[in-house]
Amino acid sequence: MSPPAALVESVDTPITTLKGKVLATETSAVAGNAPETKLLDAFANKWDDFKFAPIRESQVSRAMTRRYFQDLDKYAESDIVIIGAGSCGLSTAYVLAKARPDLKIAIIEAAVSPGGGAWLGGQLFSAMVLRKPADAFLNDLGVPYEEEPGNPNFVVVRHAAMFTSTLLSKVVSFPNVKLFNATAVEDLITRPSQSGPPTIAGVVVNWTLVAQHHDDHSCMDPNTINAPLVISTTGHDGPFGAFSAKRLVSMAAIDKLGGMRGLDMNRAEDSIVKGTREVTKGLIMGGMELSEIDGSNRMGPTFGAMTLSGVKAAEEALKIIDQRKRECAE
Ligand code: AHZ
Repeated sequence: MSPPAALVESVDTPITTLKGKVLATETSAVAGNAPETKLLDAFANKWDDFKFAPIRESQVSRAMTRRYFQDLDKYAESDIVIIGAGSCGLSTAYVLAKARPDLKIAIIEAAVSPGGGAWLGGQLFSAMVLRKPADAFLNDLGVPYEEEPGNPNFVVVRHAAMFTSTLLSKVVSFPNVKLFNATAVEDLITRPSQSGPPTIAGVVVNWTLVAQHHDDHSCMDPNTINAPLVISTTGHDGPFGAFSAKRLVSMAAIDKLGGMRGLDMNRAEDSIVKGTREVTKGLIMGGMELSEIDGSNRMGPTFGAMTLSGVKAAEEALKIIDQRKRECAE
């Protein structure tokens, strides 16, 4: 099933010319219902007369900032926050948003460009390998792939960018998903539980550029997003990776990291998919971040487990989200 086509919320702000004449409302213009729908053929051999429609610079500022601040307001209370827009986080968002269009899903991605390590295969080569049965995810998404001659066990997407751009474009097109990129999760919001470790109740965020400068600039306080369920897919340990896994240790919610083990494709992929779960109340973990908690192997450049860990993370979330929302409301 494809995401719904009508993507624009109703903002009936008039778009005016410099002289103040109302041309259209933003709703009609952005949704593609503008009075005249131009096709590229209309430009052919007419470049001498070509001219863009006039604009005032502040209109650009307002068009961007109004939407962003509306989103900040709307998603300050989210149903689910996904940390990290790599192959696992995006796969999770795709399945979740499709299954439950009523859930408000915020994705927080530290990098400017979402996609994590999924723009290339291994060692910067273009092709992306997915072991079967992860071809089912590609079929659902509509990404073309090739069978490997003489080997029925895996499929190959000709360029990893085909996978990631398709997945990303579908995810950001869902009306119930907002991707906040260039934004880092700096901490987790917690609530005491009756026994055991605290319950996770949201995330603490900041612009990534700010998060990277806490050592040389003082007092740059963060912002917050409340959510009854957080899904962490921040990848294995690195400058930003394994964020929630490491934070769970430092807040004594778990004793220690298992530590990602050496590369073993066969063991790694099964164990990441099967192990995708709620690791502490309110926090589901998936993808390579999980290897740091469970001490499982890495798989290197095969991406089937990232997609199916995303499918399992979404399934785990769907089992508990309504209960967590009720608990949160009480
Ligand atoms: O920028 C990170 C990346 O896009 C983002 N991220 C990490 N920490 C964050 C934070 N706040 C916001 N604190 C954060 N965003 O999370 C994304 C993780 O993507 P990834 O591609 O690194 O992880 P993945 O688990 O989705 O995919 C792993 C792919 C790998 S690694 C590997 C190996 O090393 O063997 N093999 C595979 C298939």
